[in-house]
Amino acid sequence: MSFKDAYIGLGSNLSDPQAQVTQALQELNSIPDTKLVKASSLYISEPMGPSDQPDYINAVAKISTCLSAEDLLKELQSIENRHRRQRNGQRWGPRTLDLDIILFGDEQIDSKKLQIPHYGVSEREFVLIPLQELQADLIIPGKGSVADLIDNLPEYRLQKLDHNNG
Ligand code: ROI
Repeated sequence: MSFKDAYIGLGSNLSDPQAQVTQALQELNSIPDTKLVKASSLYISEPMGPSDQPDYINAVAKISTCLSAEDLLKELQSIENRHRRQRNGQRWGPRTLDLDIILFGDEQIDSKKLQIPHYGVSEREFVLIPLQELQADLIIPGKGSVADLIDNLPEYRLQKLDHNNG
């Protein structure tokens, strides 16, 4: 069995987002042939997309898995479904739980179902900052180092959730 490191982005802005994300982190650990290696802090972030929705809680998890990217995606979708993820049809609208494969080893995948690295990673502070927290020298295949991508962000406003404000 060959294990690969993968990074999963977690986001929620409905139905107690902090609990959704905290619970989902534990659920990553119960995916077959998969272990949670490390989780970033939780962050509060302003919505990207329509602004008439609540702030998000975001985090990134590093996992180690023997699954293929496609099988991992299926497992993540079944966790999302258990969280009663509802889509209201609004593009970039609010959600109870979103799980995205950000990186899968050093693979670059561009299929109908999967784009890895995740297509939005370079612009998304709520992915880049937690990624940097997990591994400061991380390189994103085809896109560059996380540190450079963060330098290139326009001003960002991401707040770490800690015991004082959470
Ligand atoms: N905005 C933030 N801040 N965090 C998210 O996880 C997130 N997820 C999304 C969209 C709607 C694009 N906006 C987001 O899918």
